[in-house]
Formats: sequence, structure tokens, C-alpha cells
Amino acid sequence: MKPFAIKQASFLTSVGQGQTPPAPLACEIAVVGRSNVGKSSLINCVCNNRKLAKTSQTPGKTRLINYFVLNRDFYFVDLPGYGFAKTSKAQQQEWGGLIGDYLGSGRPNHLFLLIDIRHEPSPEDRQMFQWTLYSGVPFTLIATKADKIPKSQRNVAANRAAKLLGAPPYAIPFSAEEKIGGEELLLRIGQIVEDAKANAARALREEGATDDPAGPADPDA
Ligand SMILES: Nc1nc2c(ncn2[C@@H]2O[C@H](COP(=O)(O)OP(=O)(O)OP(=O)(O)O)[C@@H](O)[C@H]2O)c(=O)[nH]1
Ligand SMILES: [Mg+2]
Repeated sequence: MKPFAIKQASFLTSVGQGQTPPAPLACEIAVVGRSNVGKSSLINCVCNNRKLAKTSQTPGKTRLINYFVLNRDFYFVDLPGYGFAKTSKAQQQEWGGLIGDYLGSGRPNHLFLLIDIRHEPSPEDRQMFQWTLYSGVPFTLIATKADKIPKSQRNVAANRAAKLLGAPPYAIPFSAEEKIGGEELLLRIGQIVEDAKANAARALREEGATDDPAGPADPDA
């Protein structure tokens, strides 16, 4: 398989609750996880552009759904994080509404669910995982900040984090800081985009086949 490369990446728009999202593209991959887990850093790392998505040590920086266009072909979506301290009830409700609507919108082809490789999943991580399962959107678990633990323990720790979440025991160990796991992630993205295109083409063919009320032409007529 040809290695998949990100040749172009640009910010398109931010969308809040009740606002109209941009017209769909061939594929949409959304990044979700606790505030400060490294969502924006992962996007920047994959796109090889440190300034693309705003990163911050202040949790809760990303409050809107941010759309990035990659290879002029598909979306990478930075979702607002959950679980930071000092969140009001109203903010939590706003977040829940935004994410719930997004997951049920039919837009995302795939979710990258991020968990910190060092910590047990939080109650919010577990809830997010349940929402993910409920949404039916395929997902990949990614264990971030892998640079924080010794190399020999990374795979075990990543898989353990997935297992603790109640998921199949596999997560990609990733570090934006040391570019660990970048190639595996790119391969994954390539597969997801290819699958989304193949599914869309199949759906179009099927639609075409059922559109003609007379059915297929009779060659003997
Ligand atoms: N050591 C290490 N630090 C990281 C890594 N990824 C992100 N960080 C740091 O973690 C902090 C949060 O990173 P962000 O990418 O802004 O996190 P986020 O998930 O987008 O956070 P919100 O937008 O608040 O939801 C920043 O200080 C980053 O520098 C990593 O792989 N390794
Ligand atoms: Mg962010």
C-alpha cells in the first residue's frame, strides 16, 4: 500500500451549536477526548504544522467544532474537550448538546478517541466511550503523551488504557512531542478516507440501480 501523506492542511471554520456546518467532503474524521489530552497537538503533528490548531496549557481552549481541510479532500475535525475543572452546569450542557448533535449528525466517518496513556480513564472518558458506541461511528483509540513513559512500557500502557475503558484492548501509542505513532496514524487515516470513498461510490451505484422504475433495459426488446 502506498504511504499516505498529508500534502495540504488549512483551517476552514468554527461551528457552534445551532450553526450550519460546512458542506460535507469525501470523508470526515473527528478527534475527541478530555480537555488537555492533546487533540489539537495531534492534529498539528499529523499535518506537520505547529500553528494550525491552537494548543494551550489552559484546559478548555477549544470550545467550538473546528473544521480543517486536508489534501483539499477530507475534513479533520477538532471537537471541544470535556472534563476540565471550573465547568459550569450550563457549559457542560452546551458541550453535551454540541457533541451529541455532532455524533448523531451522520457526518463523522470515524472518531479518534484520545486517552492519556498515563492515567486511568476518567468517568467522562467512560461516558464518551459509551456515547461513541451508541453513535455507531467507527473509532480508533489513541493513547497520547506516550513520551511521558519509558519506551518499553508504551504498548502495554496504551492497551491497558483501552481495556480499562471497556474497549477491545488496543490503542495506538502516540506523542505529538516526539512524533511517536505518527506513521501508524497516517496509515489509519489513509484507510479511513479510502473506505469512506468506496462506501460513497457503492451507495451512489445502488441509488442509481434503484432510481430507474423500469429496471434494467431488456437487451432483447
Ligand atoms: N509531553 C507531551 N505533551 C503534550 C503532547 N500533546 C499535547 N501536549 C501538551 O498538552 C497540553 C494540551 O494540548 P492540546 O493539544 O492543546 O490539548 P487539547 O486536547 O486540544 O485541549 P482542549 O483544546 O483544551 O480540549 C499542551 O501543553 C501540549 O503541549 C504530547 O504528545 N506529549
Ligand atoms: Mg484543543
